[in-house]
Amino acid sequence: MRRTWGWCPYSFLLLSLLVGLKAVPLNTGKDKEKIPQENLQGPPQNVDTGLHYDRYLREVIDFLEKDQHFREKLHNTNMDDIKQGKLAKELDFVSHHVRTRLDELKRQEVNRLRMLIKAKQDQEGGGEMTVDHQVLLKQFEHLNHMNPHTFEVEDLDRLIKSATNDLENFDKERHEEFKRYEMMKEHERREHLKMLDEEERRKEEQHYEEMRKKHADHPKVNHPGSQDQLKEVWEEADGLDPEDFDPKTFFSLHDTNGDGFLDEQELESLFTKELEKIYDPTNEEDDMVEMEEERLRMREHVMNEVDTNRDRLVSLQEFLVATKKREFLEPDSWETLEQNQPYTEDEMREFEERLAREENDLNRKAAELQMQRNELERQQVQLNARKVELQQAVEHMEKLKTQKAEPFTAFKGNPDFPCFPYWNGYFSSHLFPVGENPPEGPLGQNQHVPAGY
Ligand SMILES: [Ca+2]
Ligand SMILES: [Ca+2]
Repeated sequence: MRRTWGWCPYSFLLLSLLVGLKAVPLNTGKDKEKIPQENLQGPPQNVDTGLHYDRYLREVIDFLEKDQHFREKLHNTNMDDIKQGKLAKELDFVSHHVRTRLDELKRQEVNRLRMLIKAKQDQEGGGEMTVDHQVLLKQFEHLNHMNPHTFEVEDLDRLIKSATNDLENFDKERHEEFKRYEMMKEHERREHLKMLDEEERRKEEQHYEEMRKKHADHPKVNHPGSQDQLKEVWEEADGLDPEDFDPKTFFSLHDTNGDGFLDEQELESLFTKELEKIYDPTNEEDDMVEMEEERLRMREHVMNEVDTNRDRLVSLQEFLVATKKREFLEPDSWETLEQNQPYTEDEMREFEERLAREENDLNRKAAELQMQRNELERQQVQLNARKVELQQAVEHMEKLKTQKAEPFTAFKGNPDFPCFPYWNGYFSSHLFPVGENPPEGPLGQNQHVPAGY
């Protein structure tokens, strides 16, 4: 993997955009080596922002960092100016070589998005439709789709703004997703209860209450980010003597990538000890999805308290200031997730109404499809019947042709030879639908053998 990030302590791009948001491993690891001091200012490696265009974002910044002019501007531009788009304008001054590489990166990204669109359509069964990729590319805001071949100032501006915006909404979306998960769980429980008789329902409700109480019965959870909480990690996860607790050493120990900051992922892994007090994957009453939501709540809480410059990273300075506060030394108790219902009854009602509407829509569509199917089947039956009639007509024609060649010769020239009502009647009833007259001509009009017989 590449390791070419230049280090710039004021860089919004490196500080804010490259925050690790991946899932956090359960174990903090007792065997972690202490990070040497000289590595504390090293660049972050292999950090994933969690955005779907993470790779493109990282590669663009990677190349821009190689340009001396741009790197200098990055050092000297403050975050607000970067957000306002001032840094993006400096793209006009980067070297031709870097610009060419950025054009290439953009073309690759546009191709990736096109493939994404195609894959999505194949999945939805619309693979044979003609697709206007240009229109569909509009949904991706992190590049300028109107100009798919070159990387311009607007592309960099869009990339910075999209990444900022998407990262800020990341946690919000996770909370919303969790809320929907909880409401669906409750909805399914209520639906299940409706299927039971009174006695079974009573037992089920009783069991549910027991499980709820069992889940809520756990050792005291320390306030996230408090001295008590960190000391417990120090003692139990790091295996160190609580008497030796030292905030600066603690910070170095848990800055696992050695970049001089505690990022969101590093912070979240500090809460594993607390979460294990509440959640055990082998217990029926402990839902591990809820555990991850609790971890997110804890991390957000600590970030709000400690990250004073709001760059989504805790610097050593910020950390040390926080350890002097009253909340660190004498924290309030922490309200765990089960003490906070994630949705209101109104929200639950709305959710269930929406589900019912969606179900009705699906049922209506299914009924329409069934009707269409019945109609197609009816038409198929008619077509089959018509096919059989035509087949019979052809067979009769063949038979008549044979008769024309043999027995009919006996009647040749005999004016008393009876007409062929059979022909006329046969064709009008078999070849022409009811109500339609056969075409004018000897077969339609004459009841007699055509001339020559
Ligand atoms: Ca770090
Ligand atoms: Ca900070």
